[in-house]
Amino acid sequence: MTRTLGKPRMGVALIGYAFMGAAHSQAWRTAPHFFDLPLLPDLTVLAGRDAHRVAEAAAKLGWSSTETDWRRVLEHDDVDLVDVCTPGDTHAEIAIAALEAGKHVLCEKPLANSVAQAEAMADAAAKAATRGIRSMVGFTYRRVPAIGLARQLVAEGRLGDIRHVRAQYLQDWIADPAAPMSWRLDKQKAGSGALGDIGAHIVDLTQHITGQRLTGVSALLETFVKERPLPSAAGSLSGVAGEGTGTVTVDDAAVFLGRFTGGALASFEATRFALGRKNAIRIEINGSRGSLAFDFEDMNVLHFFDGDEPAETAGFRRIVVTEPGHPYVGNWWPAGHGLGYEHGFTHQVVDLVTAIAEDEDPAPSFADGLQVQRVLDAVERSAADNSAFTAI
Ligand code: SOE
Repeated sequence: MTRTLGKPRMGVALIGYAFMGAAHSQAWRTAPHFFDLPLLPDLTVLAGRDAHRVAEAAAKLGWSSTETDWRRVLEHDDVDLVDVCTPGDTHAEIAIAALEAGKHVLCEKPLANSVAQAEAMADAAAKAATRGIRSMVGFTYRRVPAIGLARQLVAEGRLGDIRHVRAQYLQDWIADPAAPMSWRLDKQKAGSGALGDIGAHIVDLTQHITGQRLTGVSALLETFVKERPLPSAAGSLSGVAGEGTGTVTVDDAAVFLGRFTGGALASFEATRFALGRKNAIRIEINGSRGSLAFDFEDMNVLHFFDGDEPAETAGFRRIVVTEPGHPYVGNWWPAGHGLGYEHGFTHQVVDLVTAIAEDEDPAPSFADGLQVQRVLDAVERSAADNSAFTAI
């Protein structure tokens, strides 16, 4: 780390520059302007395979230099942290090599494409931590203020014993059978479909809010559209291109039941076919003393029912989570002005940089990412086991 203008600087390298790369770039750029970070992130290197495209992306997203081979990034002495925003099939190789090279790592979710890869990553992270090298998996929605408040309410006992957890992650971007193939529909690259891409978020979120873990699942997976047109090669960042059609090798939708460590019964639904729902993360939790409900499509609001109130006047309270006392909010706008999708990424940078400076392990750790991977794997095994589906 070099020291300039009073504060030590932390060189950051980003691998990948599509949707997630852009979201992470804005977070690295923005965080020090709104939060008093102990280390100042330097957007040092952006890596991507195509020299022309990566140069264009670096200019647009604010990176000082580029590399076309991620391995070269690890040779940069001025890079302290590697941020992995590639498809899942490369997470393990890049993250493990970076940790072994002494770089802190932020890795997009889901942590890997298999439990074996996630185990290797968690092992590498544990070894690196003994040398002060930190790692974090990017479950950014934990950093939405309303989710932070939900977790706080549960931790304070305001919900009592948790009885039900109901979670949905609903999108519709491939509901049209004419929507083209992309790497997200290719098992080799993505590991799984709606399950790992968005189901992983609701597994993490519900465990984070309740402070409990899933103990088992019973699942159904479905691929509704099995062949899709290939996008044209020109301008395709999707990693698949050509003439004709390609085969979808992942799930379009996942539905599963589960049980939490505290005994709560849970239901989960992750789909890219919920026409009209764009990024609806809906979570409802019912406890012995209260309930809460959240929908990301109204992300600055948390609904809370306090069961201790007199029945005559009790009702779901719509809490607008924009008060300075709410998690992260005080660093932004005056009450009522609201935050958006990108703020979760900015808060992720704040928490990661703070943990690194304080020599602490950030959360969610690679071990947490591995545990979510085990849940995804259990869902796939349950769905494959048709005997668990009781015919009528
Ligand atoms: C695509 O479905 C996606 O970008 C996910 O990969 C992200 O994790 C989620 O934030 C939004 O949807």
